[in-house]
Amino acid sequence: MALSGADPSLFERVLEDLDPEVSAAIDGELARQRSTLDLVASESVPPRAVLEAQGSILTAKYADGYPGRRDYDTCEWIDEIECLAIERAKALFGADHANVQPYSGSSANAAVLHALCEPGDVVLGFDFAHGGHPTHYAAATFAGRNYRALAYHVRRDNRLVDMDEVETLARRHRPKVLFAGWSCYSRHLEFARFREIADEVGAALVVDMAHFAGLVAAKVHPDPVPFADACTMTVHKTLGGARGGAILCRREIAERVDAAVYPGEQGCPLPNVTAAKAVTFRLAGTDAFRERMERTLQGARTMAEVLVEAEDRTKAHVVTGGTDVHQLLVDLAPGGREARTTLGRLNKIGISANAIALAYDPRVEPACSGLRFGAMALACRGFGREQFAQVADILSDALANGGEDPGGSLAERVAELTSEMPLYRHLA
Ligand code: DSN
Repeated sequence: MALSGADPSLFERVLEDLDPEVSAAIDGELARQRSTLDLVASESVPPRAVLEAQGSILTAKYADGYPGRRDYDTCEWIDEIECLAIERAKALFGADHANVQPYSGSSANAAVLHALCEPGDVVLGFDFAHGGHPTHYAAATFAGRNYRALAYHVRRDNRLVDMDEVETLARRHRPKVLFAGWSCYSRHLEFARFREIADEVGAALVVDMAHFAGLVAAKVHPDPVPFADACTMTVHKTLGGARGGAILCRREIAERVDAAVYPGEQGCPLPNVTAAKAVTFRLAGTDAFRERMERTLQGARTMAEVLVEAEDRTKAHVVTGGTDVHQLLVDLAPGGREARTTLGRLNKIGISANAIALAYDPRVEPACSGLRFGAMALACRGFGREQFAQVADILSDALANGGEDPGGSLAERVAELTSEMPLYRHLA
């Protein structure tokens, strides 16, 4: 269909033809994803249906507000889509209320703080270098700028969250919000204890489950929803779908949370992304999704077991000796290796992951000693125990060599694995 009064070719030509440079870059990224063992713990593989919804014509529509109360008319289809996303999120997690508009996990955290705190109030979160997320407390983020933000840590002896410190800091500073949740941590949190502490000091408990929302949805991880006043999440990590955030909360604070998202922190929602979130929540209720989450956990455990077994050879220590979730942390300090340099070498073999500062890291940023490996993206690709064991063997051989691949044989093994388990078969 030609658009009258406009150059029709502008609206009808395919990307490759209209903008070859962007098109080539997308093709390049597809080729990179296909040929890489993606161990970035926050990445997954969005299904075709999610990509379709997120890339749909819905992107054209303005729809500031909420279903039934928008600042724009003609939003009947957008309302239908947002209601589907909300109802599916509520049903999936057993929550009173869901807001599906946050642009990201960080926006979701900003909105929850906006809803529950006044500027200058105390917020208590988990230190970034110890595994937390900066938007819970760090000076460089809205949390640190707008609130009096404090951090708790992991214990030096067992690298688990120091719940006694959480209790002591909470009693001393009486936060308005107590954050539980992490980006770089591999064990379950004690949600019941967090709740007790929050109750004792009159804080709201916010669980940032950005990383483990998919595990919670599949019921393979302790459920924070009954304990939390609000849960924030991303929809694209273990939930494996649309790029963006969401908030679940108790009905008593629903109005405050909605007002904090819009108009408090954001403008128009992204209806195309809302549609993709609705699709994601639907998929996350299926048996196939649960099977994938179980395989993800098994994959992370398998990699941890192989790497623990190889510690004498690699001089790389699996933090806490294993994992309960989709990721594991590896400490290179015993072998004196720097993580960013090592990761650069792993990249050359065809492995992507994250270099991270660890708790009590002997190195000073930007140097660091930690590597984070996640199983999610490869589980989406179909990897099972056998393939994860092979991935961990490749990692062990590389780490024993400081990340190097002297003979090129590790890169060959990566190439074999990635071509055995192809990605996005429907794309050219
Ligand atoms: N939390 C980051 C990660 O875990 O990769 C993204 O915000």
